[in-house]
Amino acid sequence: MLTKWVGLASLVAVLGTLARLSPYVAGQATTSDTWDTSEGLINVLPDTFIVNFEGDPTTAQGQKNAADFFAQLRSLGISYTIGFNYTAIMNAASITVEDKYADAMTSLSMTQHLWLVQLNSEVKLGSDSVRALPALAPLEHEITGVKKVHDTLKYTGKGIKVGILDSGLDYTHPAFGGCFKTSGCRVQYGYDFVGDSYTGSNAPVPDNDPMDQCNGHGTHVAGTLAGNDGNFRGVAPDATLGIYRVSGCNGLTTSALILQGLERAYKDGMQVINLSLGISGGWGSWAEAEMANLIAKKGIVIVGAAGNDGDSGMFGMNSPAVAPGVVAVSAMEMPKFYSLYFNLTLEENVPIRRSDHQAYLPQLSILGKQLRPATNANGDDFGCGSVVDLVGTVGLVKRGSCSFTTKALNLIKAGAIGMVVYNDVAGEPGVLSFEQEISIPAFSISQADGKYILDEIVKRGVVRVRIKNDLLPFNNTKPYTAASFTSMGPNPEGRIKPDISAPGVNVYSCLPKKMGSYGTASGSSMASPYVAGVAALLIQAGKSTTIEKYYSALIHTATPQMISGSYISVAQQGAGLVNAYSAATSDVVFPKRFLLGDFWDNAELYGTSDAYTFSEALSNTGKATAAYTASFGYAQSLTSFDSNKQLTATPIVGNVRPKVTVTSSASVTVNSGASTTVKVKLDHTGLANNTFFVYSGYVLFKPASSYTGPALSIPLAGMAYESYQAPVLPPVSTGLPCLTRYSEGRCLSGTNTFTFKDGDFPTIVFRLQLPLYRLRMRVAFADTPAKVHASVSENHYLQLAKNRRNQKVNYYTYRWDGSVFYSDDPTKVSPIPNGKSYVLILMFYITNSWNPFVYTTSTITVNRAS
Ligand SMILES: *[C@@H]1O[C@H](CO)[C@@H](O)[C@H](O)[C@H]1NC(C)=O
Ligand SMILES: *[C@@H]1O[C@H](CO)[C@@H](O)[C@H](O)[C@H]1NC(C)=O
Ligand SMILES: *[C@@H]1O[C@H](CO)[C@@H](O)[C@H](O)[C@H]1NC(C)=O
Ligand SMILES: *[C@@H]1O[C@H](CO)[C@@H](O)[C@H](O)[C@H]1NC(C)=O
Ligand SMILES: *[C@@H]1O[C@H](CO)[C@@H](O)[C@H](O)[C@H]1NC(C)=O
Ligand SMILES: [Ca+2]
Repeated sequence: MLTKWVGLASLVAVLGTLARLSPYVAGQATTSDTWDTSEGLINVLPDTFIVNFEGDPTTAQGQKNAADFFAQLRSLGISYTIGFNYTAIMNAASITVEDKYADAMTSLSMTQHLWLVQLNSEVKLGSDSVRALPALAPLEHEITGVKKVHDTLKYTGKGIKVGILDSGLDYTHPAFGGCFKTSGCRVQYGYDFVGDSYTGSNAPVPDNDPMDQCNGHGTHVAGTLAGNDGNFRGVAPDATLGIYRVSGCNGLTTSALILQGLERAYKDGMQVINLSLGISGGWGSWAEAEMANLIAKKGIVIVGAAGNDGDSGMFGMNSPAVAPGVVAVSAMEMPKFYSLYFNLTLEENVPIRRSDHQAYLPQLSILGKQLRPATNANGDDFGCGSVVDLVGTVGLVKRGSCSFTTKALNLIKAGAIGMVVYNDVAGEPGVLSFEQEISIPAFSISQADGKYILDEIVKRGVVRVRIKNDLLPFNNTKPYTAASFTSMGPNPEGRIKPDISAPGVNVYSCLPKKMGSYGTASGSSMASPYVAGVAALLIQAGKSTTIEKYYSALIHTATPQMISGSYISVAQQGAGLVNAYSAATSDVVFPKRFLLGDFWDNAELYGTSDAYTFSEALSNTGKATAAYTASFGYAQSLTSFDSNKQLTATPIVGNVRPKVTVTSSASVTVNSGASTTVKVKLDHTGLANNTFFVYSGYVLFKPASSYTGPALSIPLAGMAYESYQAPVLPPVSTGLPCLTRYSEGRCLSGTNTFTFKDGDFPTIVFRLQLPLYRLRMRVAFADTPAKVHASVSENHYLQLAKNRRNQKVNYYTYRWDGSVFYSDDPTKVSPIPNGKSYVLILMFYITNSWNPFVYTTSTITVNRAS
């Protein structure tokens, strides 16, 4: 059974398994490395699958295929339980069957696909989210053209049905009309597929009411998309909502539930579906991605978050955002954002940006109190020993030298009513955390603000502060950059992802009333509903009739952003920042998306020796003649691999790129009602192909002075290397892959005997630095390792997610229970013969090519007790 570990340190601690992980030192590939092989933080549910049957589920033949499949299992003596039948769009079922029969199921003629069932990344508000705030107007709508669409075009999403798959919604919130499904309610559709207590691994308890008062993520998302209380207005403030609750309070869901939610949203007639959830490191061919593709083919706009795995390298899109039929949205920094602050009351109020330890302080009110440095006998202000009298004042301390807890306890002892910590390094205010509850509010501010305040204190003797739980807009120091956390593309199949960017850092929106009603949060989940809202506006504008044209309008009118003189990589920002007004008013569209860089459909694009020419048709549905100047703008080339071919936390920026030229005339004219073709040539000659750079850029169409339409651009991206050579496995120096004993987890060498009983099973540990197309496992006799004897798995470990970067807790384990089958009949699963010595051979295929990376274990002697 294949088990993927997710790297949530806190979860590990909760389950108490941390102690069993020995310290792991990269570069010391020794047999003393120990891995936790037990089941636990599983990201692939064991013994659970989604089977996709041949044929349309609405036809008799399709239904017969499904029934025949189960009849076959019964006749082979394979026992199974059906979880859910999918019959509206995709002909599929979720089932529980022993893992060793996977290849048997794959080999049946009615099987189109067999998918593993994945657990999602948590749908949860980040720990840096801020809550309990007044109702304010969003700051982004002017920049993104949404305000102009509301004010001048008067589109607000009225009459458009938008479905949200998320953690549910507090529809009693004033921004959602306070009611559910009754006449005149904002929320007219919805269902709860899970219930509050659903954890991702227990049985869901569905009900009719998608109310969420415990998680908050879905309410924040719904607010951005469609909230409206008069003051706070989302992107499509009059849209009709369908709320499909697929995660409980803890925020976990599975592929199987996402499929149910999508099916229901489709049946309810939703016109836009927003997926705030996702499964990390996904493939465009996973179950929920396929379902999303099928729904998009019916003309429904599906928008999904790119994911928040930016520190785990490129090729890290969430599924289903990874699917070609879904618009994948990444998070971008805006020029301004709301932040908590306090006022220093000098001649006038000087707002000082702060971040809080306690995110929920609705009653906070410290008005006109003195802010006094907590100096000690040595004259320093670290607050680490006993400090000056602070009775009735707020103490100011410098970060460092001792823990925040020690500082706070010392300040409390001195009578302080609050603590402000200023950073000891440049940058944003830091994050405070405490080992125990502390009884006074604690705030952190930047180093620069700390120095400024100390200077004012020297000048004036006494300074006072006003501190409440409220917000002011602050300038961002890195506007229009890709959020550091946002997941990077391309997708594993080599297609351009993400598609577009939207505001996603410190986004202000709604929260359940019990959680404070309003608050800020960061994530690509906050960016995705923004674009879903824009899609609702475009549908109301009657912008188009086909999904391709909607996607073209969204994507090709976005504004690519620059950094250090180049465009930000398409792998980070997609087409750039969404612009609702340009999307709603542009008359020129590209009927299809540019699919450059798709190594499945366009294998010839890869490699380093050729030149290719692409053409793209622009068509003009407007009355005026459209005229542009066309050019190409390079974006930064990025790689996630260092010179040891090991994954890096931040991508390395380089200059590896092909020569790209717009070969047709630079002046492009498209007459009313006509179309014209633009040609782009890409020359890979002389590219260094062993550094794994992804290059990208934009074909830019700048409107001529005679034309009032918006600027357009087509993103383009590709790999400057042969994809099958990419380092899907980490360097050997990391010690992986390795063979362990299930009960011990220690890496083994030499010959080892296994009884295949009570935890005495051979267990392989491996890490994937990139998404893997296929894993095959075979067995050979130890004395003839080149000659395959039997198979363990051929065709069902397909499209595995890559692991996140953290070495210690992110890897796969495979426990071999000794079952094999022979090439003539995968349905005959039997135990490997006893008393002999074998090696297990793992073949890692990064593409569907013939060139796997091969790992052969040391010798496994099978010694089952009779
Ligand atoms: C699912 O469909 C199969 C036939 O394809 C049927 O035998 C089974 O009863 C159905 N199960 C559920 C839970 O609807
Ligand atoms: C929209 O989808 C994104 C991710 O796909 C998610 O993070 C966000 O919560 C969703 N928003 C809504 C309103 O469902
Ligand atoms: C801080 O000062 C600003 C600007 O004068 C003002 O708008 C805001 O209400 C003040 N906040 C507090 C808590 O006094
Ligand atoms: C914030 O930026 C605006 C313009 O972008 C500028 O006018 C203003 O002075 C800035 N405010 C601060 C506090 O830096
Ligand atoms: C890419 O580089 C590898 C060596 O790093 C070489 O073997 C291969 O032939 C190159 N491919 C092309 C198409 O040049
Ligand atoms: Ca419920």
